[in-house]
Amino acid sequence: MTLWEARSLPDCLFCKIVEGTIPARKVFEDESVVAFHDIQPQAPVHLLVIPKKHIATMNDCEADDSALLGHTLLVAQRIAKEAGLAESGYRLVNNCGSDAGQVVFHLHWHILGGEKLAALNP
Ligand code: D5M
Repeated sequence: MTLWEARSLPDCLFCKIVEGTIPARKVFEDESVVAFHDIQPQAPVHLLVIPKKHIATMNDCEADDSALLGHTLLVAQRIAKEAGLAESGYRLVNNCGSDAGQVVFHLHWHILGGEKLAALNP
């Protein structure tokens, strides 16, 4: 059974990337996950990893999504390794909701690396 239940939202930017109606520089795709370059990179390497299933935020994940979430994170690990970040390190970020600065309401993780990132608690 696929981890992606076809529940795309017509007005969701990332659902459109999943469907291919908006272009993206994809670096990975399988039956349930897509990864692509962020259009406004905040680091030398800035990739986004998303489940194909439309889930708006971390708050909207349910127990049934646990396999999909685990798979998405393992894809993030694989992509970070393929981008050459495994040794130097990288940051995996999910912004959940408006106070965190989430602007695209389709669950995604940022992979940031390729330079020494600013400390979260300087
Ligand atoms: O991050 C949403 C991210 O999505 C932000 O870093 C820009 C990126 N973005 C927006 N539109 C596109 C397209 N079309 N391609 C690639 N990346 C895109 P958030 O965590 O919601 O603040």
